[in-house]
Amino acid sequence: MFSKVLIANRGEIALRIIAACRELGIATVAVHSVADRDCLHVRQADEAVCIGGPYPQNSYLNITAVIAAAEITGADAIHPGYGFLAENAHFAEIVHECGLTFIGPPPSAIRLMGNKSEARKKVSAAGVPVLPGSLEPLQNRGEALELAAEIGYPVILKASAGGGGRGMRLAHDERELKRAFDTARNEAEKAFGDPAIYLEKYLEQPRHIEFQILADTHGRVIHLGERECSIQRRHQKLLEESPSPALTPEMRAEMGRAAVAAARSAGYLSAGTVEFLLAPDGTYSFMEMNTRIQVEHPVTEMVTGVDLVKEQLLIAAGQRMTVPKGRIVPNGHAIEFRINAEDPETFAPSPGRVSFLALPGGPGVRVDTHLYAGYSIPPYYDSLVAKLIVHGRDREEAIARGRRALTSLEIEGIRTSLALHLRILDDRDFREGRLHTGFMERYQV
Ligand code: MV4
Repeated sequence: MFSKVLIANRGEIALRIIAACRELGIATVAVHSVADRDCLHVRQADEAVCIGGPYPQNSYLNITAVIAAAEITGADAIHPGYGFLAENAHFAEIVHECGLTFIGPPPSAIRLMGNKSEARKKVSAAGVPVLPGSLEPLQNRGEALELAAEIGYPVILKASAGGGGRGMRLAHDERELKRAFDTARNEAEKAFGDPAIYLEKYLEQPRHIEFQILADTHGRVIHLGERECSIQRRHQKLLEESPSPALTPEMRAEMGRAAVAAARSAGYLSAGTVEFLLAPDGTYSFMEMNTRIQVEHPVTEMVTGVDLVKEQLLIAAGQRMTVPKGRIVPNGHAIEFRINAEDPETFAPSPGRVSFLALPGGPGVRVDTHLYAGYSIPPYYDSLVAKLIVHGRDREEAIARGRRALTSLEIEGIRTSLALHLRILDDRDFREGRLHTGFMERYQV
């Protein structure tokens, strides 16, 4: 096992990784920006290194500075968390070239899944269902029009180098597709430095359902069930739950097998997530694979009892994952509420000083946060400040616990998204599990 792990991240996920390391007896190194001197991850890690200025480009995204911090402190592995360098194949390669271990998948798997059209082709060849569309990037407008005529409108153009909702264009007819083709290519070139785009049949009102994967170097690849992530706003997830109210055990087993096949086809290792779109008629299609530990991983931990970050550490050290063999049946129901420091009206970030903080606890409640009373949230980073995760014997109990915990969570001094969650919990469609990716449109300002 590693003696010392450097955590190339900040906020709640840095604390989460420190916690897993500590349980395994591994020493930790925090890196931080000038703006993050007073952060909890800096205080809680065994050592801390300041690696640069407040803007991510100068610190958490500065590969040279991160590697230097690992070399100076004698760390033997780097955990990237999520965001920042987590899905940067080049960074993962450099980590290995410097004789360190990257706690995550092989660079080749990151690179493959980072190219959304390559990923689509690869998993499709492995027998995983994909939506009708192109298996290669589109060469020209004519090719797009021909394909769309064949599969029918509406269609969606996606940037190969995009993902997570960035660089997509919808077209309902030929006229729209002609325009969208040029716009999409230009935008892809500008945003990602790669003009490659591909086309898919556009699915109306799908659910976003993603499967948690673990894969170790001993050839074991398993899934730990799904998370329903349909409650999103501008491609930012607000609330996630497991299991999905839409899946039967049979659908879970089938989609889980497909997710495992997708991961295997990529030569995957570590924790990862296979995203699917689930159509109202019950058919599912591969969307993307995320090659990192995700923000919403705790809902899976709550219903499976598996410590995903601990498993990442074991797997990266070449050990077998410690998940018992056999089918994993979700135990009860978990919901995660993402608490953002943002204006509840405009959703604009609302950094500032936390003057008072009271956190809920009790049965079935988990809070992952880096907040403390007196902490000043800097304006340079993501506005996620806390994750409230609740667990119950069933969905109804989880919802009741969620409401109870949300009402006893007090954060003063900044504006947050807390009240929005209480509204969602009271929504009739939500309570009945009738979810789709357009759900939040009714709450738009
Ligand atoms: C789609 C789609 C419908 N049809 N692809 C958005 C995120 C990116 N990963 C892909 N996305 C979508 N792809 C086809 N062929 C609808 C979306 C989509 C969406 C997906 C998941 C969660 C929220 C969403 C919100 C709008 C659109």
